[in-house]
Amino acid sequence: MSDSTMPTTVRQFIGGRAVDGTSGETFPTVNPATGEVLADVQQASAADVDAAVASSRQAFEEWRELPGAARGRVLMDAARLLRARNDELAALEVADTGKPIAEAIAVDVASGADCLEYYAGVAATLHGQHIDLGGSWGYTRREPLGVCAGIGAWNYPLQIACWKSAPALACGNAMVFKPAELTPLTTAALAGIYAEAGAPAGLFNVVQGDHRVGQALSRHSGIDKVSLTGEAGTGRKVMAQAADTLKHVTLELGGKSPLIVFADAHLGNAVSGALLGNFYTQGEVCSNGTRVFVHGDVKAEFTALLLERVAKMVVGDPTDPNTDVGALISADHLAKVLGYIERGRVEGARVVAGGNRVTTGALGNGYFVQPTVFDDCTDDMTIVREEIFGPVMTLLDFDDEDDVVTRANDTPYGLAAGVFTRDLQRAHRVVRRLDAGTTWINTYNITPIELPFGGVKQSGLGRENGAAAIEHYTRLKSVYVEMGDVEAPY
Ligand code: TXE
Repeated sequence: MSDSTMPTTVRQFIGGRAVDGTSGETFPTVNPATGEVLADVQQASAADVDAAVASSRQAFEEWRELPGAARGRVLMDAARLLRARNDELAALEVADTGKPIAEAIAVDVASGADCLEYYAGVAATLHGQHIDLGGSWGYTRREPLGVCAGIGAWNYPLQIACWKSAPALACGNAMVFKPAELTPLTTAALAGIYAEAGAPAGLFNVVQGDHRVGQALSRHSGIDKVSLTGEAGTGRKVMAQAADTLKHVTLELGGKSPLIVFADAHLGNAVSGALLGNFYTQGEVCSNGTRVFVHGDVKAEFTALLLERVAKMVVGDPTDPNTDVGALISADHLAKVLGYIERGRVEGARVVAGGNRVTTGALGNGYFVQPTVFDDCTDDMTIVREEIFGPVMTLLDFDDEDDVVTRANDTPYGLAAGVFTRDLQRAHRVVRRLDAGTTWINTYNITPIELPFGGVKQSGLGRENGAAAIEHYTRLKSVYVEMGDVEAPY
C-alpha cells in the first residue's frame, strides 16, 4: 500500500477539507493482523461536532435546491472515483479491518459504488403525488429531512458509509458521518471523493472518535435524523438519545439468524451457503446464519461435506489473496469470541472443527481464530442464543417444519434467515413464517443494492437500500390547492 494512502494522523473532514480536531485527544488505530499502529486518530470535540453540523446545514440549503438529476450526477461521479480507486481503498480497508483482500477487492468498495450509482439514478425520480379533489386538488412533496447523522460499525466501514450517505444525499439531505473508532480510514477517503465529485463543501462531513462523538451527534439539536449500524444495545441508547429532539431514526443492528437445510436441499449449495453465512469476513457479519438447522435425514452427509470444506479454508495474512479467514477486529473482540468458544465447550457442545486461536509465525501478532463448528448443540446454549460476531457456527437438528420454524423464531433478534430446499412451495411458505427482515432462498448473505436490507424485532428499525430507504431519508408535505373561494360559516 502506498505511503500516500496511509495517513499518519486521521483528522476531521469538515467544510470540504481535512481539519484538525480541537479536543487535543488522539487514539491509535491498529492493524488487527499485525498489532501495528497504523495511524493516530484525532477524537472530535463537541465544538468540532457543532462545526460539522453547521457546515452541513449550510451545504444542505444549497444542495436541496438542486434538481435531483444534478445531485445524481455528483453521486455518479463519486461512484466512478470509488471504482477507479477500488484496489487502493480495498487495501486500506484490509489494513484497518483485518478482512481478506480477496473480499475487500471484490465486495467492499464495489458495493459502495453500486449504492451510489443506484441512488444517483433514484435522485431524479423522487416525486410526490397529485390527488384530485374535484375542483380543488392536492399534491404531496417528498422533501429532504435536513442534516442527517450516520454512525458506523467496524466490519464494513466504507460500505456502511456509502449505504447511509448515498440515499441521504440523493434525497437532498446533508450528512455528518462518524465511523467506528476502530476503523476510521476509508470514510475519510470517501469524504475526499465526494468533494472531488463536486459535492458542495460540507455536504458530507466526517467526525472521528468513540461513543462520545456518537452521543453528541444523536443528541444534537441541529441533526434531523440519525442512522446507526451497531449492536442492539447501542441501538437502544441511540434511540433514547434521539428522543429528546424527536429525530428520525434508522437502526441496523445485530442478529442471530437461522439457516435451515431441508432434506431435499442441494447439499453442495447448502454447505456453500453455511460457509458464506458463517466465515465470510471472519464471521463479523451481522446477517450471518449462525444457527444452522439441518434435517435429521441429511445431517450426517451435510456435516461431512461441511467439515471437508472447512478443513481446506486458509486462515492467514489478510493481504494474501489466498487467505479465506482474516483477523478479528481487536484483542478485546478476540477475547470475546474465544470466551464464547470456551462457553460452548463448558455447556456441552462438541467442537467438530477449529475452536482455537491461530498463533503460527507472524499470525501470533494478530487476532486470528480458526473457522469453528459446534455440533450437538441445543437451543438454550449461550453460543446458540447470543450474537458472537466471529467465525463460530452452531449445528442443530430438526425433523419437522413447524418445529424448526418455531425454534428459528425463538430469538429476540430478527435480522435475516435462509432456507435451502428444492420444494418451491415449502420455501415460500417457510419464508413467510420466519421473523426476519432479510431472507434468502437457496443462497445466503447476497445483498444487491436494489433489495431493501434491515431487521425486525431487536435487529433494528427502518431499511437501507432499495426504494424503501427513500422513506427513511425524506418527509412528506401535503399541499391543498383551493381553486375556488373559501367558504366560511361566519
Ligand atoms: O458496534 P457498537 P460495533 C452490529 C453487529 C455487532 C456490532 C459490531 O451485529 O453487534 O454491530 O459493531 C457508536 N451513542 N452490526 O462493535 O459497539 C460506536 O462508536 C452513539 C449490525 O462497532 O454498537 C460505533 O461507531 N453512538 C449491522 C457505533 O456506535 C455510539 C452491520 C457502533 O458501535 C454509542 C454491522 C452511543 N451510546 C454490524 N455507543 C447491520 N445490521 O447492518 C457506541 N456508539
